[in-house]
Amino acid sequence: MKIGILFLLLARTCIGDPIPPSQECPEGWLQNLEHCFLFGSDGLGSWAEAKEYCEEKGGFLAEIPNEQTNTYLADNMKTDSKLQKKWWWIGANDIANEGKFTWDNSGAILEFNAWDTKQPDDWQKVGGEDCAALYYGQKGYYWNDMPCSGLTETITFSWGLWSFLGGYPLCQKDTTPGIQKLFGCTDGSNCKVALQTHHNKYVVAENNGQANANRDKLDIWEIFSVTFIGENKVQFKGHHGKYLVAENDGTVNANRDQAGSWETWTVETKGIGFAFKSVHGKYLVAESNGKLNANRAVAGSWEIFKVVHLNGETRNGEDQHNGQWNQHLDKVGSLEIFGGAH
Ligand SMILES: [Ca+2]
Ligand SMILES: [Ca+2]
Repeated sequence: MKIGILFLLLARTCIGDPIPPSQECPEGWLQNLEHCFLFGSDGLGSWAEAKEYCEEKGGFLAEIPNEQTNTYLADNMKTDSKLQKKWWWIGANDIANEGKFTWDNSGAILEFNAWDTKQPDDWQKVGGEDCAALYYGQKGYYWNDMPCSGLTETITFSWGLWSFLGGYPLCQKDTTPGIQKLFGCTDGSNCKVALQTHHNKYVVAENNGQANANRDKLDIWEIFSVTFIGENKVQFKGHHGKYLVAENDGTVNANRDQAGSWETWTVETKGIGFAFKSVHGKYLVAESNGKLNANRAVAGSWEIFKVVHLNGETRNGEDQHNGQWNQHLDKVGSLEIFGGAH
């Protein structure tokens, strides 16, 4: 019998729950670590137009914080002739404070730059220059400050004609860490967590199929295997292999063999923790009397849970009492508590 139980436990652990794809950039964007870049297709324009273009795409004008990112962009321009001999607006500008370049989106002062020699020069012959752009041409790759408006008139110099019609947008957006990462779980791992309530109790999946929020101690019945659905949805499977379900009447049970929409919770990060919204549009709540419901319209403090991630091995121990095998949590590698803030 003991072997049978062990086999069941192992089987449950080994049959992997589906793992969502890692956080990827939208189609058409280049991916560099957690950053996505888009060399915009829209034509020459002002820095402000480029900024608007990026914002319409859900991003911002690119920020280049270090050599690694800069090299990545330069390498892309080097290998793609379509990106060459064009000015690409980035977020760096000194519009607000001449000579003090900051990044438009973050507001941060430039800690890294790749200015061409003698740049930025705020060239007065073209009315000053406050907006940074990238260029890849005959002498390679560099940054320069350029007239933000573009469309400068053609100016005749002793060495020839000069004009600047504007730049193209180089946009950025960053992938958000998936819920999986926020829970402390890594790709491919069997993610096990406990939910700690506002009242410092743990959510428990009872053997009889009920779910409560009244346990002081973290043990085997308070541990759930998490299945991640897409970017922000989870399902919780209790120790007994039953899923946590939000019933239509606002109660919560832990008695479903299969997970469908009622067993799927949308995760919202809430500063110090996470809120879990049911398919019925109600939040999971840990009541002060130890009950667990899913009947709140708004997520306040009682609707916020901390996720306790169990790192490393968790072994299921077994003791025999009165002829029955009782399982208990033998060992937890380490515990880490995750809140929503990151
Ligand atoms: Ca300037
Ligand atoms: Ca310049």
